[in-house]
Amino acid sequence: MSDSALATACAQVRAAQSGAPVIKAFFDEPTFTVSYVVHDPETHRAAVVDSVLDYDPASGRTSRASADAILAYVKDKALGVDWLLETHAHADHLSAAPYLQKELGGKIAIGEHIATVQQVFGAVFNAGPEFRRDGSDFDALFADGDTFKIGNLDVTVLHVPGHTPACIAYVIGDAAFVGDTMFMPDYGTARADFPGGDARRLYQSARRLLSLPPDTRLFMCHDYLPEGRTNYVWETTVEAERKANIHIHDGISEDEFVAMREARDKTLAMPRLILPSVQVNMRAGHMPPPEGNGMTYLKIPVDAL
Ligand SMILES: N[C@@H](CCC(=O)N[C@@H](CS)C(=O)NCC(=O)O)C(=O)O
Ligand SMILES: [Fe+2]
Repeated sequence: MSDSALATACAQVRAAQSGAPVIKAFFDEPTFTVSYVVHDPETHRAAVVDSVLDYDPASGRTSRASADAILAYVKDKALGVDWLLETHAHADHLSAAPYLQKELGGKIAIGEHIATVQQVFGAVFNAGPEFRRDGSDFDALFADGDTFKIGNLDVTVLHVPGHTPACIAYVIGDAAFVGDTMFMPDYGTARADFPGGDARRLYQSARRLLSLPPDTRLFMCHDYLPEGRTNYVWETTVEAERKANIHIHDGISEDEFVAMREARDKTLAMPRLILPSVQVNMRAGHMPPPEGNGMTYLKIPVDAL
Protein backbone atom coordinates (compact mmCIF):
# COMPACT_ATOMS: atom_id res chain seq x y z
CA MET A 1 0.00 0.00 0.00
CA SER A 2 1.49 3.36 -0.93
CA ASP A 3 1.61 5.91 1.87
CA SER A 4 2.21 9.32 0.36
CA ALA A 5 2.05 11.24 3.64
CA LEU A 6 4.78 9.03 5.07
CA ALA A 7 6.84 9.41 1.87
CA THR A 8 6.57 13.21 2.16
CA ALA A 9 7.65 13.07 5.80
CA CYS A 10 10.61 10.78 4.96
CA ALA A 11 11.85 13.08 2.18
CA GLN A 12 11.46 16.06 4.47
CA VAL A 13 13.50 14.47 7.28
CA ARG A 14 16.33 13.65 4.88
CA ALA A 15 16.33 17.19 3.42
CA ALA A 16 16.19 18.85 6.86
CA GLN A 17 19.26 17.24 8.29
CA SER A 18 21.36 20.25 7.26
CA GLY A 19 19.03 22.92 8.72
CA ALA A 20 17.57 21.28 11.78
CA PRO A 21 15.03 22.96 14.06
CA VAL A 22 16.17 24.22 17.45
CA ILE A 23 14.24 22.35 20.15
CA LYS A 24 13.89 23.27 23.81
CA ALA A 25 12.09 20.90 26.15
CA PHE A 26 10.18 21.82 29.32
CA PHE A 27 9.42 18.96 31.70
CA ASP A 28 6.42 19.14 34.06
CA GLU A 29 7.12 16.66 36.84
CA PRO A 30 3.60 16.60 38.42
CA THR A 31 2.16 15.23 35.15
CA PHE A 32 5.36 13.81 33.61
CA THR A 33 4.65 15.87 30.49
CA VAL A 34 7.21 17.30 28.10
CA SER A 35 6.33 20.53 26.27
CA TYR A 36 8.52 21.91 23.52
CA VAL A 37 9.39 25.16 21.84
CA VAL A 38 10.59 24.44 18.31
CA HIS A 39 12.08 27.19 16.20
CA ASP A 40 13.69 27.91 12.88
CA PRO A 41 17.18 29.30 13.52
CA GLU A 42 17.06 31.31 10.26
CA THR A 43 13.78 33.18 10.74
CA HIS A 44 13.14 32.82 14.50
CA ARG A 45 9.58 31.67 13.77
CA ALA A 46 8.42 29.12 16.36
CA ALA A 47 5.80 26.63 17.53
CA VAL A 48 4.91 25.51 21.06
CA VAL A 49 4.00 21.81 21.31
CA ASP A 50 1.76 20.42 24.10
CA SER A 51 1.96 23.16 26.73
CA VAL A 52 0.81 22.61 30.33
CA LEU A 53 -1.46 24.75 32.52
CA ASP A 54 -0.80 23.85 36.14
CA TYR A 55 -3.88 22.66 38.02
CA ASP A 56 -4.35 21.64 41.63
CA PRO A 57 -7.37 19.30 41.86
CA ALA A 58 -7.76 19.74 45.62
CA SER A 59 -8.33 23.49 45.42
CA GLY A 60 -9.54 23.73 41.81
CA ARG A 61 -6.88 26.39 41.30
CA THR A 62 -4.96 26.93 38.06
CA SER A 63 -1.51 28.49 37.93
CA ARG A 64 0.93 29.40 35.25
CA ALA A 65 4.48 28.58 36.34
CA SER A 66 4.97 25.99 33.56
CA ALA A 67 3.52 28.24 30.86
CA ASP A 68 5.46 31.24 32.16
CA ALA A 69 8.72 29.30 31.77
CA ILE A 70 7.84 28.84 28.09
CA LEU A 71 6.89 32.49 27.80
CA ALA A 72 10.21 33.61 29.31
CA TYR A 73 12.18 31.40 26.91
CA VAL A 74 10.28 32.68 23.86
CA LYS A 75 10.84 36.27 24.93
CA ASP A 76 14.51 35.72 25.76
CA LYS A 77 15.16 34.20 22.33
CA ALA A 78 12.97 36.85 20.63
CA LEU A 79 10.93 34.18 18.82
CA GLY A 80 7.72 34.80 16.91
CA VAL A 81 5.17 32.10 17.74
CA ASP A 82 3.01 31.05 14.80
CA TRP A 83 1.54 27.85 16.23
CA LEU A 84 0.33 26.31 19.49
CA LEU A 85 0.30 22.66 18.48
CA GLU A 86 -1.49 19.88 20.35
CA THR A 87 -0.73 16.26 19.53
CA HIS A 88 -4.09 15.24 21.08
CA ALA A 89 -6.72 16.14 23.66
CA HIS A 90 -4.61 15.25 26.68
CA ALA A 91 -6.20 13.25 29.48
CA ASP A 92 -3.60 13.98 32.13
CA HIS A 93 -2.95 17.74 32.06
CA LEU A 94 -4.71 20.94 31.03
CA SER A 95 -3.41 22.76 27.96
CA ALA A 96 -2.01 26.28 28.37
CA ALA A 97 -2.54 27.06 24.68
CA PRO A 98 -5.19 29.77 25.22
CA TYR A 99 -3.02 31.54 27.82
CA LEU A 100 0.06 31.39 25.57
CA GLN A 101 -2.00 32.54 22.60
CA LYS A 102 -3.14 35.60 24.55
CA GLU A 103 0.47 36.42 25.41
CA LEU A 104 2.23 35.41 22.21
CA GLY A 105 -0.30 35.06 19.39
CA GLY A 106 -0.28 32.01 17.11
CA LYS A 107 -2.94 29.52 16.11
CA ILE A 108 -4.13 26.63 18.28
CA ALA A 109 -4.13 23.42 16.22
CA ILE A 110 -5.01 19.75 16.69
CA GLY A 111 -5.98 16.75 14.52
CA GLU A 112 -9.26 16.92 12.59
CA HIS A 113 -10.64 13.82 14.33
CA ILE A 114 -10.95 15.89 17.51
CA ALA A 115 -14.62 16.13 16.51
CA THR A 116 -14.98 12.43 17.41
CA VAL A 117 -13.42 13.07 20.82
CA GLN A 118 -15.70 16.09 21.34
CA GLN A 119 -18.78 13.98 20.55
CA VAL A 120 -17.80 11.30 23.06
CA PHE A 121 -16.77 13.60 25.91
CA GLY A 122 -19.44 16.20 25.16
CA ALA A 123 -21.89 13.41 26.01
CA VAL A 124 -19.93 12.23 29.10
CA PHE A 125 -19.95 15.79 30.52
CA ASN A 126 -23.47 16.53 29.26
CA ALA A 127 -22.10 19.76 27.73
CA GLY A 128 -24.70 22.29 26.64
CA PRO A 129 -25.52 23.30 23.07
CA GLU A 130 -22.93 26.11 23.27
CA PHE A 131 -20.24 23.40 23.13
CA ARG A 132 -19.52 22.94 19.44
CA ARG A 133 -18.50 19.41 18.56
CA ASP A 134 -17.06 20.13 15.10
CA GLY A 135 -13.54 21.19 16.07
CA SER A 136 -14.31 24.86 15.48
CA ASP A 137 -13.01 25.91 18.92
CA PHE A 138 -9.56 25.28 17.45
CA ASP A 139 -7.98 27.69 14.93
CA ALA A 140 -6.70 24.90 12.68
CA LEU A 141 -7.47 21.20 12.23
CA PHE A 142 -4.90 19.00 10.56
CA ALA A 143 -5.51 15.94 8.41
CA ASP A 144 -3.03 13.17 7.65
CA GLY A 145 -0.48 14.39 5.12
CA ASP A 146 -1.10 18.10 5.66
CA THR A 147 2.03 20.21 5.37
CA PHE A 148 2.83 23.70 6.60
CA LYS A 149 5.84 25.86 7.48
CA ILE A 150 7.37 27.26 10.64
CA GLY A 151 9.59 29.93 9.08
CA ASN A 152 11.65 27.92 6.59
CA LEU A 153 11.09 24.61 8.38
CA ASP A 154 8.84 22.07 6.69
CA VAL A 155 6.21 20.34 8.78
CA THR A 156 4.26 17.20 7.85
CA VAL A 157 1.34 15.95 9.90
CA LEU A 158 0.78 12.22 10.41
CA HIS A 159 -2.49 10.89 11.85
CA VAL A 160 -1.43 8.32 14.45
CA PRO A 161 -4.61 7.10 16.19
CA GLY A 162 -4.70 4.44 18.88
CA HIS A 163 -4.14 6.24 22.18
CA THR A 164 -7.04 8.48 21.07
CA PRO A 165 -8.79 8.54 17.69
CA ALA A 166 -7.52 12.06 16.96
CA CYS A 167 -3.80 11.74 17.81
CA ILE A 168 -1.38 13.31 15.36
CA ALA A 169 2.40 13.52 15.16
CA TYR A 170 4.18 16.59 13.87
CA VAL A 171 7.29 15.91 11.78
CA ILE A 172 9.18 19.20 11.90
CA GLY A 173 12.37 19.15 9.84
CA ASP A 174 14.25 16.05 11.00
CA ALA A 175 12.37 15.79 14.31
CA ALA A 176 9.08 14.03 15.03
CA PHE A 177 6.89 14.98 17.99
CA VAL A 178 5.20 11.66 18.48
CA GLY A 179 2.61 12.57 21.12
CA ASP A 180 1.30 9.57 23.05
CA THR A 181 2.15 6.75 20.68
CA MET A 182 5.42 5.39 21.97
CA PHE A 183 7.55 6.48 24.89
CA MET A 184 11.29 6.03 25.49
CA PRO A 185 12.55 2.55 24.53
CA ASP A 186 12.72 1.39 28.15
CA TYR A 187 9.09 2.42 28.89
CA GLY A 188 7.31 1.25 25.75
CA THR A 189 4.05 2.69 24.47
CA ALA A 190 0.98 4.70 25.48
CA ARG A 191 -2.19 3.14 26.83
CA ALA A 192 -5.04 2.51 24.40
CA ASP A 193 -7.99 2.12 26.78
CA PHE A 194 -9.48 5.62 26.78
CA PRO A 195 -12.83 6.01 24.96
CA GLY A 196 -12.06 5.65 21.24
CA GLY A 197 -8.64 4.12 21.97
CA ASP A 198 -7.56 1.03 20.02
CA ALA A 199 -4.44 -1.07 20.62
CA ARG A 200 -4.40 -2.40 17.04
CA ARG A 201 -4.47 1.10 15.58
CA LEU A 202 -1.80 2.16 18.08
CA TYR A 203 0.48 -0.60 16.82
CA GLN A 204 -0.04 0.49 13.22
CA SER A 205 0.55 4.14 14.10
CA ALA A 206 3.72 3.45 16.05
CA ARG A 207 5.10 1.18 13.32
CA ARG A 208 4.30 3.90 10.79
CA LEU A 209 6.37 6.40 12.78
CA LEU A 210 9.13 3.81 12.97
CA SER A 211 9.19 3.80 9.14
CA LEU A 212 10.68 7.30 9.18
CA PRO A 213 14.45 7.38 8.43
CA PRO A 214 16.49 5.67 11.19
CA ASP A 215 18.17 8.88 12.35
CA THR A 216 14.90 10.84 12.67
CA ARG A 217 14.93 12.46 16.10
CA LEU A 218 11.89 11.44 18.15
CA PHE A 219 10.53 13.63 20.96
CA MET A 220 8.21 12.07 23.54
CA CYS A 221 5.18 13.66 25.18
CA HIS A 222 5.83 11.96 28.54
CA ASP A 223 8.50 10.18 30.50
CA TYR A 224 7.36 8.07 33.45
CA LEU A 225 10.81 7.04 34.71
CA PRO A 226 10.80 3.24 34.51
CA GLU A 227 12.41 1.24 37.29
CA GLY A 228 16.17 1.32 37.04
CA ARG A 229 16.40 4.84 35.60
CA THR A 230 16.74 7.95 37.75
CA ASN A 231 16.83 10.78 35.20
CA TYR A 232 14.00 11.93 32.95
CA VAL A 233 14.68 11.67 29.20
CA TRP A 234 12.46 12.42 26.21
CA GLU A 235 14.58 12.31 23.06
CA THR A 236 15.51 9.22 21.07
CA THR A 237 15.66 8.07 17.44
CA VAL A 238 13.75 5.76 15.15
CA GLU A 239 16.75 3.43 15.11
CA ALA A 240 16.91 3.21 18.91
CA GLU A 241 13.16 2.54 19.21
CA ARG A 242 13.24 -0.12 16.50
CA LYS A 243 16.11 -1.89 18.26
CA ALA A 244 15.01 -1.65 21.85
CA ASN A 245 11.46 -0.40 22.53
CA ILE A 246 10.23 -2.94 25.06
CA HIS A 247 6.70 -3.04 23.58
CA ILE A 248 7.20 -2.49 19.90
CA HIS A 249 10.76 -3.18 18.72
CA ASP A 250 11.29 -4.80 15.31
CA GLY A 251 9.99 -8.34 15.34
CA ILE A 252 6.99 -7.85 17.65
CA SER A 253 3.82 -8.76 15.76
CA GLU A 254 0.58 -6.81 15.86
CA ASP A 255 -1.21 -9.63 17.70
CA GLU A 256 1.56 -9.92 20.29
CA PHE A 257 1.46 -6.17 20.84
CA VAL A 258 -2.34 -6.04 21.15
CA ALA A 259 -2.38 -8.86 23.71
CA MET A 260 0.33 -7.16 25.79
CA ARG A 261 -1.27 -3.68 25.53
CA GLU A 262 -4.79 -4.80 26.42
CA ALA A 263 -3.55 -6.83 29.40
CA ARG A 264 -1.44 -3.96 30.70
CA ASP A 265 -4.21 -1.39 30.22
CA LYS A 266 -6.45 -3.41 32.55
CA THR A 267 -3.95 -2.72 35.33
CA LEU A 268 -3.73 1.08 34.90
CA ALA A 269 -5.67 3.55 37.03
CA MET A 270 -7.23 6.57 35.34
CA PRO A 271 -4.87 9.57 35.13
CA ARG A 272 -5.14 11.79 38.20
CA LEU A 273 -6.35 14.77 36.15
CA ILE A 274 -8.46 13.06 33.48
CA LEU A 275 -11.77 14.69 34.45
CA PRO A 276 -10.58 18.32 34.56
CA SER A 277 -8.21 17.80 31.61
CA VAL A 278 -10.63 16.36 29.10
CA GLN A 279 -13.36 18.84 29.87
CA VAL A 280 -10.99 21.76 29.25
CA ASN A 281 -8.92 20.29 26.43
CA MET A 282 -11.99 19.27 24.39
CA ARG A 283 -12.67 23.04 24.35
CA ALA A 284 -9.19 23.82 22.96
CA GLY A 285 -7.97 24.57 26.48
CA HIS A 286 -10.80 26.98 27.35
CA MET A 287 -12.78 26.62 30.57
CA PRO A 288 -16.51 25.84 30.30
CA PRO A 289 -18.64 29.01 30.22
CA PRO A 290 -19.18 30.69 33.62
CA GLU A 291 -22.46 30.05 35.43
CA GLY A 292 -25.02 32.71 36.45
CA ASN A 293 -22.89 33.84 39.40
CA GLY A 294 -19.88 34.45 37.15
CA MET A 295 -17.97 31.43 38.52
CA THR A 296 -16.52 28.69 36.35
CA TYR A 297 -17.12 25.08 37.38
CA LEU A 298 -15.67 21.76 36.27
CA LYS A 299 -17.95 18.73 36.49
CA ILE A 300 -17.29 15.31 37.95
CA PRO A 301 -19.40 12.63 36.24
CA VAL A 302 -20.04 9.88 38.78
CA ASP A 303 -19.32 6.29 37.71
CA ALA A 304 -18.85 7.32 34.06
CA LEU A 305 -15.21 6.35 33.49
N1 LIG B 1 0.13 8.38 36.65
C1 LIG B 1 -0.15 9.23 35.53
C2 LIG B 1 -0.59 8.34 34.37
C3 LIG B 1 -1.10 9.09 33.22
C4 LIG B 1 -1.45 8.20 32.01
O1 LIG B 1 -2.29 7.29 32.07
N2 LIG B 1 -0.78 8.53 30.90
C5 LIG B 1 -1.09 7.97 29.62
C6 LIG B 1 -0.82 9.03 28.56
S1 LIG B 1 -2.00 10.35 28.69
C7 LIG B 1 -0.29 6.71 29.30
O2 LIG B 1 -0.27 6.28 28.17
N3 LIG B 1 0.32 6.09 30.29
C8 LIG B 1 1.03 4.88 30.09
C9 LIG B 1 1.34 4.18 31.37
O3 LIG B 1 1.03 4.76 32.43
O4 LIG B 1 1.92 3.10 31.31
C10 LIG B 1 -1.24 10.25 35.92
O5 LIG B 1 -2.04 9.97 36.80
O6 LIG B 1 -1.26 11.33 35.31
FE1 LIG C 1 -2.28 11.31 26.40
